[in-house]
Amino acid sequence: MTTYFRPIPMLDAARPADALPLAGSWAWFDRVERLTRSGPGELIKAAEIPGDILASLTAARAPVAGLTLDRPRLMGVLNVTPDSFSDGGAHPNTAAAMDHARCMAEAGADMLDIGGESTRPGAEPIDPDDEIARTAPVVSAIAGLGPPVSIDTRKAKVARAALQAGATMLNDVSALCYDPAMAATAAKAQVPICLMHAQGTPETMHLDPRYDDVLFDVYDALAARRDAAIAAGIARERIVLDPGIGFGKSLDHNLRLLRNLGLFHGLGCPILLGASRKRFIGTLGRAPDPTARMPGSVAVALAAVAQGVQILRVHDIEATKQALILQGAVTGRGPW
Ligand code: HH2
Repeated sequence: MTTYFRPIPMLDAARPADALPLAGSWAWFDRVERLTRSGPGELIKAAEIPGDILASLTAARAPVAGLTLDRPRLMGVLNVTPDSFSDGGAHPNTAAAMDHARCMAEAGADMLDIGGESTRPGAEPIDPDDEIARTAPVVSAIAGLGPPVSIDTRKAKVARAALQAGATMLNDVSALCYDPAMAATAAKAQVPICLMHAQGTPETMHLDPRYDDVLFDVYDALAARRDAAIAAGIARERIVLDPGIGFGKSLDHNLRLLRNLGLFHGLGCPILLGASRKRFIGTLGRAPDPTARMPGSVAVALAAVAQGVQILRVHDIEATKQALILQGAVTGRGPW
């Protein structure tokens, strides 16, 4: 039976002599929870875990799109869609998208993620040419702003158009499973790619998500997608992994993942988290309107950073940045 190791992340300034850096980040650990699919976990000393896992848990991650990961990074969401669950229709033309991109950059966005196809629960796929018509002009307009631009697409044709327009990162919510040409596109372009876990497709994923244990199932699935990407010629240091909050997950599934994010450092790649304004925040935070979910989104972002998550994909850059600055200051781990 597979054994999993979850580092217990700490931010405190008082560190024991044998404290280890968590993925080279601001967080450290000296204890690990040893877990299996059967039975309760057991706390052990970090020195007791296998050397290869320890190396994955501690090694500093390579920069992503030129951004070092020694502090938390904010990826600003910019959807140029009519129907995204939170900002659908908010940026109907390139000028409006440019304005929002500039605001996010000024507020502290480290990178910008442009999406032209909603992947909200129930959404249907759109034609790649329509997706290109929505995204490529916006990518080209904002590529010179400063923050690196990522294209949020499952389709190789859309990715290629965005790369040509100046994007320097790919974000594939299907983790290379939707379009067989996506892996070769990423390998050839030699850009970082985020591989996100999803169960099912956006059209049906919300209907009845089921797992043996969501934490271990997502971990194993991401390990398999990482290995498939490497086999397709994508360098390991260009792979970013994301547990895919809300993509075929119930509220309980999301919470189990969020409470145990540190486990994913064992995969040896930077972790990206996209929880911003998602449905579970509205449910728990009693905020049916997605635009009223900023406080809950910030709370989740801080909890993720406390577990060493390196990249946060968020809608509310200014609020999240302020919260991060304070988190860095009051823990003494900043300045962020
Ligand atoms: N979530 C969404 C879209 N892309 N990419 C990654 N890596 N991780 C995520 O969690 C993620 C993502 C969905 O949110 P949003 O873009 O705001 O909405 P929509 O899909 O309706 O456009």
